[in-house]
Amino acid sequence: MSNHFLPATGLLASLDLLTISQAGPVLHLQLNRPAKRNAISDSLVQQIHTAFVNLPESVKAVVVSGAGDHFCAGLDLSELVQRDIHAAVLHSRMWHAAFDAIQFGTVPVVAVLHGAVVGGGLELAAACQIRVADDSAYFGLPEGQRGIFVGGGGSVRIPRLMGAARMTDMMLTGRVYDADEGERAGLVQYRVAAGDGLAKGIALAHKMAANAPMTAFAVMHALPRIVEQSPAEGLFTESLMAAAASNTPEAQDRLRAFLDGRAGKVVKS
Ligand code: 1HE
Repeated sequence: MSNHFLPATGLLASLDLLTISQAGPVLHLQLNRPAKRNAISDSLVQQIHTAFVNLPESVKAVVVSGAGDHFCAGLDLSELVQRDIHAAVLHSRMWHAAFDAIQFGTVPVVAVLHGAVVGGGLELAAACQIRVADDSAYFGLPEGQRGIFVGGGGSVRIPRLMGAARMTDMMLTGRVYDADEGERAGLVQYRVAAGDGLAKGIALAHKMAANAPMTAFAVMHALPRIVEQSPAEGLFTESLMAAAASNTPEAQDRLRAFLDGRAGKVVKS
């Protein structure tokens, strides 16, 4: 497992609000606007979109993190003030396109969360498949206090992680969850000590990068759709997906390797 990250080249290197590097199959995309707490401006959301639709083929998993003391302060509020209704709806749709490119992209993504994970920052994290939070992380939806609403997919994704009642509370009362509360509420799957998030995220990304590509596809693209289907439709979709996944050469090789005693067993962690 290589952890020697080399700077990206070409198009990815030209995205000036991101610092992108790669170690073997793992790409690290860091939001790089620390002076503004990685607030997401139009340029930043466009660069995130560009990066995710232009991942090199050698990339099999991505880690997203934030430079400085915070993951992300959400929407760049300095750009909000002058938008009319039409521009605002297009702006929100631009965020949806960018975050859909993460959730329904080609490879799984781990968000490494520290400091403020608020507003659009939490929406970005919610579009990733895995979330790791260190001790410093805290979660808020200050849209309520700012007189606005979520617009980056938060109302679709966040209730599916923590339930609509908790999200309603965060938006109406300004409640902020600390890292432990966020874990208990379902916002994050992993909790680590301060400063350990990136190492954990990279280790998880390497594990995910080693999966059969069709398994990654099924988990990223079929599972969220099955969850939204009726049980009867879901079971049918599951059967189709299972049949497709198990008939790939990669699956056949892996099954044979286990039966020949060449593959790892399931071990207690
Ligand atoms: C910003 C932003 C921002 C910081 N837009 N400029 N998000 C919020 O309502 C969160 C607003 N931000 C904060 O509550 C705090 O900045 C933090 C808790 C994230 C960090 O605090 P701190 O003390 O480390 O930094 P700071 O001194 O508040 O901010 C440093 C600079 O970043 C400062 O600019 P400066 O030019 O005076 O140095 C801040 O103005 C700037 N900054 N956050 C613009 N968000 C698709 S819809 C999504 C809707 C939302 O995301 S709403 C939630 C918006």
